[in-house]
Amino acid sequence: MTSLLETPAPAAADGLTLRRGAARVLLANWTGTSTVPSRGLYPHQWSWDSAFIAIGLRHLSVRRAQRELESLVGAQWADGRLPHIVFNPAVPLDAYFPSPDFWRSSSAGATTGAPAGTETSGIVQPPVHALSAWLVHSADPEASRRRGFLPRLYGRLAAWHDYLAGPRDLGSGGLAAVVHPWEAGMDNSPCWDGPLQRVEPSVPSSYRRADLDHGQPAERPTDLDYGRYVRLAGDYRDRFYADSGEKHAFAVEDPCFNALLIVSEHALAQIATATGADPARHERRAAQLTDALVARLWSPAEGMFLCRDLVGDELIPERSIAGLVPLIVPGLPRDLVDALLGTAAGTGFRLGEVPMAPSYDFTGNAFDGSRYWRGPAWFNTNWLLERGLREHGQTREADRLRTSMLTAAGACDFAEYVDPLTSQALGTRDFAWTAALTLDLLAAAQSSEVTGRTTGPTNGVRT
Ligand code: 9WN
Repeated sequence: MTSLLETPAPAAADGLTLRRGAARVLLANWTGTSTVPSRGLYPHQWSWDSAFIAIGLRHLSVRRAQRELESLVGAQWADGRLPHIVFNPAVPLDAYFPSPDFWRSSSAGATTGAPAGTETSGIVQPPVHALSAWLVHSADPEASRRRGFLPRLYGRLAAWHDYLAGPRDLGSGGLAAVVHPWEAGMDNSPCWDGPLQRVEPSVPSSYRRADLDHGQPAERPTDLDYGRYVRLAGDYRDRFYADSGEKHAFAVEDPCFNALLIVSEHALAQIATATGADPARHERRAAQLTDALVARLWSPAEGMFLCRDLVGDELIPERSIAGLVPLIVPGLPRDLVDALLGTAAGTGFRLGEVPMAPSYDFTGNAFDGSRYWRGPAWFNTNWLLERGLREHGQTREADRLRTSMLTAAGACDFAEYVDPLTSQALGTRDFAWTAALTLDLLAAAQSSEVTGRTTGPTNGVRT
């Protein structure tokens, strides 16, 4: 495995140290077929983690990055869903909760199309996968063509998007809905506080939280939150993971989730073209999703996107980073881009002033700078903002954010998240997507030094 550490010399010595450190994390977290987010806290394969991880892995080993995505789509359900966790059967059941015997995918999910030979969860996570597949392909198109990487993935990724745009359009407004906070990837965001009020928590004695074996309680979701997560997941399982014809206690349209679907749909158009398929339906869907995103989730009063609660059919008045992520969507109306940039730089998120944007509005009532998705800064959402800034020509701001993310990553042992004011490490360390996205930012920084190419509008899938 030493070959992965034998990398071209970066421009500066500290870049080399950072690259070596990030590579070491990805090597240590590699299981043979995929990468765990963290050896202790998250010992299985997670869906959007793998997509971000492959984006960084492509700079170390394109082959390994391909396998990361292939192993995930190998666990796809027949209805098209990509599960949020693919369980490693070698890991003891009590290492993570909810474990395979909670989800029971191969039995409870059988009628919905869960695979028989692999245990997975039954919920999903944000669709970063087609974007990731395109970026992995672009890292070495020749190697990709030799292995038939894109033709093998294309049909599965298209089925994944069809699932989200079809059965998951629970509001019939043209956007994908999430039916559990874990599906949005931002588990305890204050955006869910209102909708979760309606959910009767499961009794604490019915399960054991394994996360507290590894994490500080003050940096993790509360027991009350967990009780509600368990209730929602158990109820979904008991309805055999069916989406249609069911009344969901929690159903939300999330702007980050849908923005990622749009960018991935643009990537799917690129993948279609590269594999000789017709890109038109993907471009059409990307345009429809963009219109729906603006029509259903834009708040002119807040100058950002909000989540829509489908049970109450109203926008949720909480300002989280999810509402700024649509900056990555190409072709957003210019007045919305200007408003988003203003909100990002304003008192709520202080982009350009603090090292990285917080996960939730600094001035919001629920802000907590150390608790998970209620304030800390995360590397994946800031990586998305960095791309969004570049997409809309904000080169100086994007360069600044990239530099401060690299500084924070090096100083925090590739932490899961950091204090948004001080960048002090929080959560688990040696976290895989922090390492992977560090590698990606480093590679981009080096290539812009060489080519001078730093910005410009694209179709959202700049490599
Ligand atoms: C539940 C793995 C995942 C991330 C999520 C993050 C956290 C899981 C948990 O860890 O969620 O899926 O146990 O808290 O919120 O974004 O994918 O890194």
